[in-house]
Amino acid sequence: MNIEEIRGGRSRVILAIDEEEPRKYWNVLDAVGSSVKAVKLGWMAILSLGSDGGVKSLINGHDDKYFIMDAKMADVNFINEKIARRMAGLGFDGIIMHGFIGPSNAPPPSVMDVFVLISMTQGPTLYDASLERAMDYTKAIDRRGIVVPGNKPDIIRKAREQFPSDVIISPGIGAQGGSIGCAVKHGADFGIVGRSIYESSDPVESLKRLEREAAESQC
Ligand code: BMP
Repeated sequence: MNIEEIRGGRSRVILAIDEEEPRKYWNVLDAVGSSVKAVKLGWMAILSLGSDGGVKSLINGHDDKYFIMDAKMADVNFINEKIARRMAGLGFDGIIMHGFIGPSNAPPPSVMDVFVLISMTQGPTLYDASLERAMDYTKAIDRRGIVVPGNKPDIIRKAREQFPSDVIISPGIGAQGGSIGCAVKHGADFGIVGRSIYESSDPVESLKRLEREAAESQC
């Protein structure tokens, strides 16, 4: 799957799943079916499902979707490259790294799409103290896109001004207070949504509502 193709389509939700129980990953993906085009998994998925057996078969079983590994990489370059290669082997299409580690520590973009986190939904963090510097570091990284807080529309707007062609993916929607319509209005390509879908009594209806709000693009 190719993220640029998905960006050209109508779906604006990237489903995040951070569950404890392995079967819940399958259940929510079964429920939403082909309406979800991209999925973000992280360390909870690796811990809950296991890497080679579990995560790999989940990804293989849903080969119509684009999978991002939220590794939040913050190690040195040769380790990050090894991790990215292993994640690509599991079937992931993209990986998230922390922007503060700079271009020399980024994994090579030939391995998979790289998304750079430049600010967080919860904090304050050091990113807030130096957003401009974080953006400068990020510009020097060979990347597909950036991760920008969906519950901080002003930061999305600034990021879109500075990164006109990046794929902007924004967590913090719903459970953390962000509105997907507002995030899209300010320049996000996708809202990353976890609990508001996978903990919902009706994940399909929640997904539809989020897609409607994204299409309306209102604050
Ligand atoms: P939820 O929609 O349940 O709040 O989940 C948000 C997801 O986005 C989680 O997977 C979390 O790791 C991720 N995330 C975040 O919440 N804030 C950030 O700044 C960066 C993230 O990747």
